[in-house]
Amino acid sequence: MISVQVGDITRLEVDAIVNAANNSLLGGGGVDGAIHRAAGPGLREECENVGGCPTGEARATGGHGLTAKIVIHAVGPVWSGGSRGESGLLESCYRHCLELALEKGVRTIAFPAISTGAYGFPKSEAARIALTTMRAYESSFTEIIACCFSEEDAEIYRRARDEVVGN
Ligand code: AR6
Repeated sequence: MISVQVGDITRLEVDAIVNAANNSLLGGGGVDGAIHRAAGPGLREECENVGGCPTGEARATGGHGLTAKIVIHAVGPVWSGGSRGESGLLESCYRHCLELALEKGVRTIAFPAISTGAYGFPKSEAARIALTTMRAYESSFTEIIACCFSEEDAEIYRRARDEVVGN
């Protein structure tokens, strides 16, 4: 099942949450900052040993102080007009997260809207990419949550879901 929810991803009771990280994996603002704050310093220490992550890929760590046992750190593309392969990189990000989650035995997973904050990816297109990729893996999980930070963002996901399902 894929569900669209509004809330703070750090508070969700799921096996794994996805972080919208940067190449260093050493923390930042937005959802990345919230996850590191909620998880505590152990997460940063573990991330230091991972050694970064290329754009379009993901790396897994423990959840430390979070309810979620696993954090999957995904590095989305910075939007620079759409002609630099941003859509393919965003799709690759979601796919890497879901493959990594399967490897780790994750049954329930929550995603933020990767790349749509500081990285400026257009929200509707990002939601279509997220939901299309989630759908391809839907049957392998108990629940995949698209965790939106505002009701407006959730509305964008609901509209995108109608389009994706309609296709
Ligand atoms: N729970 C759920 N969603 C959230 C939360 C939260 N607690 N906080 C923010 N969001 P962004 P990006 C939403 O900027 O665009 C960082 O500095 C937010 O409203 O966090 O991938 C990293 O270190 C937006 O919809 O991630 C990178 O340098 C979404 O999360 C860079 O920002 C993503 O916004 C990554 O930028």
